[in-house]
Amino acid sequence: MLSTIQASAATQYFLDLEHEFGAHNYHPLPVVLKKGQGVYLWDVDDKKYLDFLSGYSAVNQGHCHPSIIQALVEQASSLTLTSRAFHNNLLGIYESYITEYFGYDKVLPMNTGVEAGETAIKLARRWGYTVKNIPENMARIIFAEGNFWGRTMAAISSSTDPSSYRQFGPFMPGFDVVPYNDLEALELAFQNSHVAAFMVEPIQGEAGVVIPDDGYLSGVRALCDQYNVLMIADEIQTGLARTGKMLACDHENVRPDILLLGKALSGGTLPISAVLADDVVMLTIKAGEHGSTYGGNPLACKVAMASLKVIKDEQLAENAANMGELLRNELLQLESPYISSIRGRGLLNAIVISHPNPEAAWHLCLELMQNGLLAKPTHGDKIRFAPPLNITKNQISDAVEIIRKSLPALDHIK
Ligand code: IF1
Repeated sequence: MLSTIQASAATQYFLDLEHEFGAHNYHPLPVVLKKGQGVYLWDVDDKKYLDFLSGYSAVNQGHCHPSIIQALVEQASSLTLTSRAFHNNLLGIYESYITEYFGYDKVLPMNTGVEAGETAIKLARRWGYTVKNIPENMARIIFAEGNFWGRTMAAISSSTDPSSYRQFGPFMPGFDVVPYNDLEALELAFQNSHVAAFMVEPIQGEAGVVIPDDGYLSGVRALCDQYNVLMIADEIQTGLARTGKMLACDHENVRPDILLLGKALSGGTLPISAVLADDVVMLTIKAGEHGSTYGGNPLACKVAMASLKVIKDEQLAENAANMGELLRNELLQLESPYISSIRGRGLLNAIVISHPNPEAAWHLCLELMQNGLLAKPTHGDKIRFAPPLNITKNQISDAVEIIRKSLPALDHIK
């Protein structure tokens, strides 16, 4: 039973370095990793783990996927960055590939997911002023309660989580928040003719894998059409096969006006994000009005194409759907008194821990770590189970066996 972890000397060495010289803006599990391959990670003592976090869904293709690494290494040896001051021989190829892949007129390449969110807000405001004729500086963007799309000032200005925004004010104006999964509240907000867009995660990841009612996404789509509001789908965590379809919006055949991708767009190798939209939205931003040093760099273009190709070639969406079903069924069969709910779609899953001790989920994650599975709590009592999408039946069974073996540890915390 682990109330305190006794880290090995090798592990403690790295923990101490980080404590001494790094910002204390995270509270990681006390494990120091040095190698990843497929669904497995190894720590500095060569202990092997099943990865059930996947870099927060950035490693959908599995750690160090050979064809993604090959693309990375090959391109890294010839040309990594030209800046957008000049053209290069990969950007256009990539732009054609990804717009065809998702069915949009154009893509605006960025780096991190939050930059994609910021870009979408700028596109929506610009479209609002130049196409919907909203008076200058009056555009409103609507977000859902419980949203999470990053750590920038705009992202935390839309947040309803005090741990994201507390003592970071003043905040970005022009943002409103409505309850998630509530079409009535959304329609009420759309009565304001200054609303330019509604930005929403098809499933809320950080909030603890919150899945809206069937029909919510198509209801959002219909209301956006009715009130001439852009639908921005933040698929940075739910996209790229994670929920058992290429996009989570595909579960309801909904096509957002602006699609945000990130994380697994690079297979967990480097930050690559993308904003996809049709010309009527994308061409409202003119030359010199938006961009970034690394956005669309040739290394990212090559890696992103390899990462997208793996998702299709290895049918990761189908595997995520099947393995997710298996995982939830096997977790259900544990019939643990400590698991009050099991929810998810594809391989984006979470269990809710029910225990008098508010730290129970953390303690369980420490026990899971000792038994060879890495996962981390979100928002206190929820534990996300999101392994790489190429996980096999046997690996799912191994994981559930580790979870079964670890749960009794909760008998011993007060
Ligand atoms: C951290 C959370 C997940 C995201 C969605 C945009 C972004 C994220 C739906 C921004 C990023 C990351 C951020 C990372 C941990 C992780 C996370 F726990 F923070 F909330 F996945 F749930 N949209 N999520 O989930 O993308 O700029 O990070 O590339 O901040 O610790 P980014």
